[in-house]
Amino acid sequence: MAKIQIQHKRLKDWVDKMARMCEPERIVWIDGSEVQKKQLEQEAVSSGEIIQLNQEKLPGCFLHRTAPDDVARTEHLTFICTKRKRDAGPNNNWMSPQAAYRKAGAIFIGAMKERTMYVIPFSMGPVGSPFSKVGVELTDSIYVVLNMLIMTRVGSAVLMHLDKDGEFTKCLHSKAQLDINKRLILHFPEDNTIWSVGSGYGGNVLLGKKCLSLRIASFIARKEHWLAEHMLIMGVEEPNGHIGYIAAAFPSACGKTNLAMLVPPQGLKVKNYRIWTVGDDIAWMRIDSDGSLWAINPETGFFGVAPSTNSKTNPNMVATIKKDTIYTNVLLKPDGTVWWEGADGDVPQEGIDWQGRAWKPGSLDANREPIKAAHANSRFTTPIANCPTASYRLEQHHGVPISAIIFGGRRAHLTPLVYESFNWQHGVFVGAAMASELTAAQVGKLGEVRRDPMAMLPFCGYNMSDYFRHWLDTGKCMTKPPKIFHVNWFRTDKNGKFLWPGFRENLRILEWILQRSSGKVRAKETAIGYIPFHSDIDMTGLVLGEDALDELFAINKKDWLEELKRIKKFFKQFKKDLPEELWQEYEALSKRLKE
Ligand code: GTP
Ligand code: SPV
Ligand code: MN
Repeated sequence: MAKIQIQHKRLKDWVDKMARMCEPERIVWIDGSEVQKKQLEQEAVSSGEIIQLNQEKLPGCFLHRTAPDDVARTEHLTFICTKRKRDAGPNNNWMSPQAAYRKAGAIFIGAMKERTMYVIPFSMGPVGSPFSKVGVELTDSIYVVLNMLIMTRVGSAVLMHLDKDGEFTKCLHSKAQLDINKRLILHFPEDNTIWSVGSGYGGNVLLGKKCLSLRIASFIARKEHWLAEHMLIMGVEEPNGHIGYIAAAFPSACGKTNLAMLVPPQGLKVKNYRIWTVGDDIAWMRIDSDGSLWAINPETGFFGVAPSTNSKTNPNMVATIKKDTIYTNVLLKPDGTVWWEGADGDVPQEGIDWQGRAWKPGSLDANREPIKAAHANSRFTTPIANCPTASYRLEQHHGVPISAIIFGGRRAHLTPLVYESFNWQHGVFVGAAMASELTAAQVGKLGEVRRDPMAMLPFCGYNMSDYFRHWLDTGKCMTKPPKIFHVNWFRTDKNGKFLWPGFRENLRILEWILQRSSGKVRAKETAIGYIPFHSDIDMTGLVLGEDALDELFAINKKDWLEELKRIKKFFKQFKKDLPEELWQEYEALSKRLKE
C-alpha cells in the first residue's frame, strides 16, 4: 500500500498516542485509491467479514452481518461529554469528559491487538468548500473503512487540504469485543473528539455520519452561525426549468430516503416534474450573502433502510443498489443475490437469514413468530452518484438554495397531512413540538410516541433549549427565510389503515408546499396553521375513500388540547432555559384552540 508522508504533526502525534493505547499490530493509512479499496475487499472476503455477492447480477456488491444485539443505534449508550452537565441538556445522556475518557479508555486498552488500525482521513462536504469539515477516523474494522469510502470523501486529497495544521475531528473506533456491556458512543464537543467502542453497527461506527455531521457539527454550527440538521434535501424542477429545493426533517425510518428520490405519480406525468436528489439524511445549511438559506449534503452515500424498498415504493433506489453496494443484515439467496421483506420478486424458497442461519418462508421462532429473513433495520450503503436522480449540484461548494423546510413525523392520529406555520417563529415552535412513533431504527419500544424536536432528539450535541434559541436567531438573520411546514404521511383510519397512499403521491403535497412558498396559492387558516383547500391539491389520477381528505385534514381540538399538555411537559424540562418565544407560541396556540 502506498506510503503517505504526513506533514501534520498534531495528527501524527494523535495517531501514535491512540495506537499506544489500542496496541494494533500495524497501522494502515487509507489513501482513497481504487487499488487499496480492492485489496481491502479481498482481505475482508478472505476473513469472512464480508461476503462477495453474485458479481454478474450485483457487481461490486457485498454482504455483511452484524452481531444480533448490534443492529441499530443504541441511544442509551450514547453520551454527550461536556464539562458542564447543563450544556448537554435534559435530553442527552451526559458523562464528564474525565469520567468518559477513563471508562472508555479502559475498554480501548489493547483492544486492537492482532488487528490493523486503519487511519481514514475524510471530508464531510466537498473538500475545501466553506461548508465542509474534516475528520480522521481510526478503526479496526475493514467494514467501517469500506463504508466510509462510500459515505464520505476519503484519502490523500483530504490530507493535502489539512496541510500542516488544519482542524479535524478526532474519531476513534474499535469493535473491541463487540460486547453490548462494553459499548459506548461518546462525544466530546469541546475537544472535537468522538470515541466509539464495542459496536459494529452503522450509526454507531461510521463516525462521519450521526456522530460528526450531527452531534459534533450541531455544536460547531451554533458557534459558527449555521445549521446541522437531520434532513433530506431535494429539488423539484418544473417544466420551465425552475428548481425549488426543499429540506425535510423526519425522524429515523420515517421516509426521508423515499421522499428524496420520489418518482412523480402517473396522474401528474403531464406536468413533467423532475426530481433532483441532493441528500437523504443530513443537511448543513448556511445563510448566504443573498439573505437566503443554502444547503449541502455532507455525505456522498446513502445508508438506507432495506425492508420495503422495491420497484413500486422506490424504483430509483432499486436502480442505485444494483452495484457498488454493501448490504447489511439482509437475506442471502442461493444465487448470491439478496432479499428482504418487501423486496421485489417472489419470496425466496430458501436462503441464509440475517443471523447466518438457514431460512425458509414460514419458519417460526421459539415464540412461534415468523423468523425474519432480513432484520427490520437492515440497510445498504450505496453511492449517491449511482442514483438516477442524483443532483448535478452535489459537488458545488455553495450548495442549493432552500425554499421550504418541512418537519414531519409518524402519527397515526392528530396531525394533518400537511399544514404551514404562520411565520418563522411559529415554525420553530412546530419543529420543537414535533413527535413521532418509534421505529426499528433505534433500540426501544416500537410504535410508542415520543417527542422528537426537528427529528434531532438523538442527534443534538448540546442543550436543546440553546438549539431552539439558535433556530430562532437564525430566522432573524435571513431576509428571505424559507417557509416552514409540517407533514404526516402516516395518519390512519379507524381500522388502522393508512389514509394516504404516500410515497410518489407525496409529490402532490410538495407541489402545494412549493406553490405556497412562492405565493401562488391561497390557504385556509386554522388554529394550528394554514392548510390547503382540497381543490388546491392536484388529485388527478388518485382516488381516495370518500371522506379520506376530510379525515386527513381533520383538526380535532380536543385531541390538540391533550397534545398541548404533552408539549408543555416536554418544554418544562428545560426550565428557565427554554426561549420565551416558544412559550408565547404555546399560549397563542392554546388560545386559538379554545376560541
Ligand atoms: P433513516 O435512514 O433512519 O434516517 O430513515 P428515513 O427517514 O430515510 O426513512 P426511509 O425513507 O428509509 O423510510 C422508512 C420506512 O418508512 C420505509 O420502510 C417505508 O415503508 C416507510 N415509508 C416511507 N415513505 C412512506 C410514505 O410516504 N408512506 C408510508 N405509509 N410509509 C412510508
Ligand atoms: C437513522 O437512524 O436516522 C439513520 C441510520 O439514518 S444511522 O446511521 O444508523 O443512524
Ligand atoms: Mn437518519
